[in-house]
Amino acid sequence: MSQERTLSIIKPDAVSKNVVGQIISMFEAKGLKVVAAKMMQLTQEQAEGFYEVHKERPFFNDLVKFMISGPVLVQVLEGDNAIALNREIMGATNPKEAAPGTIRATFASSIDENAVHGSDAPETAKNEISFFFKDAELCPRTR
Ligand code: IDP
Ligand code: MG
Repeated sequence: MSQERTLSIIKPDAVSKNVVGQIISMFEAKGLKVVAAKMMQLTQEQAEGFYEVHKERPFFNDLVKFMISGPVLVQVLEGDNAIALNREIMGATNPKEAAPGTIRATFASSIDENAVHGSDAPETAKNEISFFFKDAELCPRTR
């Protein structure tokens, strides 16, 4: 297995439920390490840019509105196989289909408001990390 970094966002619904710490604990319990984190209120332009890949989808406008409805916690997680592991800990996009014990099964109320984002592949992880963080903001774990 290879050490990877992935972008994680705790979305406005989960921040508003005040479960940021519980969600980070679920990542830590499976061995992922936070190497960068910041709370942000996204602008419309940032949300549209981040989700540009979905701009032709019928839910795009609602998704952008949701993502700017309150602050988010943007993080970079590091670990063995971090990209797939993060997706596994998150659970399926639709919380109704998410496996028990996953973040989405535990905290998400609908497919529109599903608690977390996670990169889906090495190339998207690289692009999504640099969308939010400068290299100097990533803090390698030295101990
Ligand atoms: P992912 O977040 O599990 O990677 P994507 O297919 O990349 O899922 O979709 C991005 C986000 O867009 C989802 O997390 C969800 O918030 C929203 N979304 C996806 N599909 C739907 C849908 O069918 N209806 C409403 N919102 C959706
Ligand atoms: Mg996705």
